[in-house]
Amino acid sequence: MEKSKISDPFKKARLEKGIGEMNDQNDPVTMVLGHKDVRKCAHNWKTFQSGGEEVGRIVVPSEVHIRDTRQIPFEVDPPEHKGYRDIVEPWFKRPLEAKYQENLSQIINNVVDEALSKETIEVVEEFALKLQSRALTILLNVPPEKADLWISWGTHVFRSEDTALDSSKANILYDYIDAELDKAIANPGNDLYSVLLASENNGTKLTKEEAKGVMILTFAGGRDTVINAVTNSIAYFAEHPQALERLRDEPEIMNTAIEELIRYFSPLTQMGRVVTEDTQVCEHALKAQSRISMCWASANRDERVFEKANEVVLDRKVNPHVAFGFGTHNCLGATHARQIMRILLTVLTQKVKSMEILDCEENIENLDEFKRKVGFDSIQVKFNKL
Ligand code: HEM
Ligand code: EMZ
Repeated sequence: MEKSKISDPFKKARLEKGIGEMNDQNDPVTMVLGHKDVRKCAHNWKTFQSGGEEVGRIVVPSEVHIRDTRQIPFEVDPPEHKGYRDIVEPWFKRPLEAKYQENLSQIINNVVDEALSKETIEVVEEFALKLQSRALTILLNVPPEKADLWISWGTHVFRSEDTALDSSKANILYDYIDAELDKAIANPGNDLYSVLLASENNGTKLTKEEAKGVMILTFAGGRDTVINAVTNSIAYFAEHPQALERLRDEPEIMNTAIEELIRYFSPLTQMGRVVTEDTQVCEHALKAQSRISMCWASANRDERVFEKANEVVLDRKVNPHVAFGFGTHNCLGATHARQIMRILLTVLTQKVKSMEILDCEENIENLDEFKRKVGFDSIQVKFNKL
């Protein structure tokens, strides 16, 4: 069995019923599995809302017990959503700038050089987590040494190894962000904290609580997603050296290859919404106040949309994947994530001849009737120089 393989546990349910059901802390979720239905639900923010009273409920597993701060713009619906989104959008497009990419490239070259200099390396903690945290200093425009503390928090800011949700761990992040915002209030700079505190929504300054909501989302949303994308890429190219070879020979397929890997990995399996009125999906009745989720990972393997859906086709021509979401809340961090992938793959083609997986522990999400591999808890790899 290939270690880099990510299978599709949703196929049968997707084709037979279009939905799946899972219990999550006694707050069940109807999982929408088909590509067309997922897009329809994501589009229909009136019936399937992200805002609403219970902060944290749209996340699966639900974060209602570990979080009171609303994540912005993630847990806000139109029309208010746009006001916030307009504030943050230009900042999150900075990864398109040459200087930003140069800085990212330096970080990525360093972690790859380190991997090549060691006999073997544990890629999740020693490679992907470092890469993700250091890259985040560029996104926030803060000094690089800030990453050291973030690295010490481990791969997910809300979860630890033995508990799905860990409120003491979450509090470390909230207290940290509070303190950083206080510093930015006392002494504004040109980092994301200060930019948020100085910005206005319809003529009113963002409050500290609102800025905190954006910052929590930036730390949490871009963490295990990026770590899984990076780790899964290493595993994939370790087992498919000819794919790395192909990227070396045909750099023009780089962007298509990245979209395809993101589709195949689908680092965020699903995201929920709260149903605002009695309705139905796939002829399945939904009650007002219940929860659905849009299963991006299942939609991305929908055989009605993707030919050879379970294969990585590096030059896939048409690729309407929903790994970064769809519509209103599509991923704000996608520009940053894509640049990380592009630079990582480029540096691999420049410096790495081959990689060998020596040992690994898979990270399997338990979604009741479905078990989905999303990445690795650990993976020991030997990098060989070109
Ligand atoms: C939204 C996936 C990286 C920040 C989303 C959504 C998905 C997603 C599926 C839609 C959620 C919904 O509709 O409710 C991913 C994947 C990533 C990634 C697969 C990496 C490969 C990042 C990064 C950041 C980030 C690096 C920032 C540091 C956000 C934000 C939103 C979002 C702020 C909410 C946007 C809004 O509500 O308007 N992401 N994400 N993401 N993501 Fe990402
Ligand atoms: C939330 C979410 C954002 C949530 C777009 O996704 O990512 C999850 O990893 C976090 O736990 O709080 O930020």
